[in-house]
Order: sequence, then C-alpha cells, then structure tokens
Amino acid sequence: MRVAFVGLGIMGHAMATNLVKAGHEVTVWNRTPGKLVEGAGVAPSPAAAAQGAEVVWLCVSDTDAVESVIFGADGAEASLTEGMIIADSSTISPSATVKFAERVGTRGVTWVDAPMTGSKIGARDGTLVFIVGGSEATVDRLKPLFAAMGKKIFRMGDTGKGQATKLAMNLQIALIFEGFAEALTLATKLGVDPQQLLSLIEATMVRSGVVDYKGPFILQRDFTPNFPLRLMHKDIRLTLEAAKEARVKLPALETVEEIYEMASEEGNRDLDYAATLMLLEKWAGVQVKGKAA
Ligand code: NA7
Repeated sequence: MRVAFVGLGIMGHAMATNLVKAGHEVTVWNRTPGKLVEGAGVAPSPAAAAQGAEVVWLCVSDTDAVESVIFGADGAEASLTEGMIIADSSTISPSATVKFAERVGTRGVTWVDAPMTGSKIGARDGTLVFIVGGSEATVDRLKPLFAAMGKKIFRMGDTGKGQATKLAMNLQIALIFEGFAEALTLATKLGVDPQQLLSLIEATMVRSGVVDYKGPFILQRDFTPNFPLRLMHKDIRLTLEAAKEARVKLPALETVEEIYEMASEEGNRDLDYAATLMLLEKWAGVQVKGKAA
C-alpha cells in the first residue's frame, strides 16, 4: 500500500521501517528534519507526504501534535481525498479523536485510532498489539499494514474506542508499576533482598507482565527509556481528563499523577517511567538493586 508515515520517534521510526521491509511504498515526514528510514521517501511536509497516499499513518507525541500535522500549516488535510484512511497510533484524547474524525469525514476520509502496546522492543520486532477503533471494513483494509508492524489487533468498537481502551490499559500499567515500586522500596528498607522478592513474585499470583518486564531493568539500574516517563505522564493526564469528561473518579491515579509530576521536576522525564522508583528511594533513603548492578 502507499503509506505516508508521520512521526519518526522511538516507536514511529521502527514501525515505518517494518512497513518498508514488508514491501509497502512509504513516504515519511518528521518535524525535526534529518530522521530517515532506509528505503522510504522523505517529504518536506505532512501535506506533501500525504499526496497520493492511500493511508496516512500517524505516530506523534500527543493530541496537539496530531491536530497540527493534520490540520495545521502544511498539514495532511490539504492532500486528503475521498477514500483515504488516517490511522493514528499516537495515544491521544478519545473525545478529540472523535472530533478529528468528524472533520475529515466531511471529505470522505475515514479515521481509525490505532494506539498500541508493546514498547520500543515490540515496535522493533514487529510484535506490537494494536488497540483499534474504527469501522470493521476500514480496519480490514488496514490489515496488511497491521500485520507488518504487529502481532495482534483488538478492534474495540468505533472510532475513539481504541484510544479509550488504551487509556484504560495504561491506567493499569501505571498503578501496577506504582504498587511494585512501593513494595520494592519498602522491602529493601526492611532489609529484604529485592532479587529474592522478585523470584517470590514470579512464583505467585502477584506476578504480572509489568513486573516481568520492568523487574530485570530495575535490578540492573537501567532506566534508559523503553517508554519514557514524560509519555506515561501525558497518558495519565489524558486519562484523568477523559475521566473528568465522563464524571468518573480515579483517586489512585490522581495520586500517582503527583508522583509523575514530582519525578519530572527531579529531571527524570526523559528516563523510562520505571525511574519514578527513584523518588520513592530518595524519600526512603535506600536504593533497590540486584547483585549485577
Ligand atoms: P517520541 O520518541 O517522543 O516521538 C514523538 C514524535 O512526535 C517525534 O517524531 C516528534 O518529532 C513528533 N512530534 C512531537 N510534537 C510534534 C508536533 N507538535 N508536531 C509534529 N510532530 C511532533 O515518542 P514515541 O515514538 O515513543 O511515541 C509516539 C506516540 O506513541 C506517543 O503518543 C506515545 O504515547 C505512543 P521530533 O522528532 O521531536 O521533531
């Protein structure tokens, strides 16, 4: 398929690379020039990238970034023609998604929200899990592209439902990780070996994918970003906004948002979100680490 790929960050670069490898005709655009994808064309603007494309695939930071690459100066909107699809893998506001979809819908363009989970490694290996909102027919048309970048698609309903579900998923990741980080901090302060604690967790019902994934990085004190703290913080804020719009109370997430705020003030926003642990460690006066670290 002819794809305009907009946004070559940690996730987008790997995803566009996998589209090229699968034989799709890809033209890329990134806000900061100089980021390239081998085998893909480069366009000077989102509008130029979208010219003649069947699908415009987005993977940018947040709601404002999506608005700007589609509707801003030189945005893709100028090149949209009937039958085109916009697929958005950024994690953004569900209600803004519905508004954007209505606006491009007047030109016969269909919007599919396709945020994903699987982090940097899933993007690199083409094993992402896509959480999708959009009509069944449109999602079917995108299947060759999903197959090039991921291993599974979950269609959660119409446009906006992918974003709503993604926020519900990241809410759980943030709270599960916070529980894990608080347990590690307390146990370490009380003299328990964190490596032993991890082995125990693995053998019990406390085990989770989040702990499996983050545990080894923490024991090695490796906080290089697989999913940056600043983006998890953005998702927590989006979730609280969506909850407010829907008049839902999320008291635990409100508290965790404060932790992310303070961790950002400590200068850790570009580290992995696992670095929120360092704030707890600072307050407790301990450091959680394995023997290898
Ligand atoms: P990164 O690595 O922070 O990359 C973000 C990308 O978004 C990067 O290409 C940015 O361009 C681009 N960006 C950010 N703001 C804008 C605006 N205003 N206009 C155009 N482009 C912009 O994030 P990830 O790849 O890890 O994640 C991307 C999304 O997937 C995000 O929503 C996550 O929550 C999930 P730059 O290179 O900085 O010029």
